Amino acid sequence: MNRHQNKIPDAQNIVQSVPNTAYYIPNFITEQNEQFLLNKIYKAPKTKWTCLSNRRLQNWGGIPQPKGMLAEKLPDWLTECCEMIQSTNVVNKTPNHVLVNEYKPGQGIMPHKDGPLYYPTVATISLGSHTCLDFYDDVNDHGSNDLNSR
Ligand SMILES: O=C(O)CCC(=O)C(=O)O
Repeated sequence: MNRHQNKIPDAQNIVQSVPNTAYYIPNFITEQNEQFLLNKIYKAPKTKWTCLSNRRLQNWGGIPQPKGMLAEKLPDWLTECCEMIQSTNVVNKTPNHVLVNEYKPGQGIMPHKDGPLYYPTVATISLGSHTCLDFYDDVNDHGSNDLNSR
């Protein structure tokens, strides 16, 4: 994979309508990189998939457990991609876990808060299609949002 030159934060990666800790990097990977990753994902054994009601997923680098991550080494085909994420400067460590979510047209994931294992930084790479990611404000104890901008 090509080394990524795009260091963030950079003015062109700041999305005005979301918290200023979120960045968007268009064309983060090349079409060739994208195809490489898709081939690896779809060549994985069927047993690697966990099927949920509205999507299926693969865990690489370990399985998240309530008490922490049961860590495993990431496969070589993912390490380069993780290094590209690190080279953006937004993380100070190379990602140690990759969750591959497959969404068929019309599928998605319900609004949720990721647990502590995903703190402090999460990076998302979309393959095979564009995607839509909505950010919501926390719902307070009274069941309403303090802020309504997204
Ligand atoms: O697929 C995504 O981009 C979001 C995934 C996610 O938040 C999750 O799996 O908990």
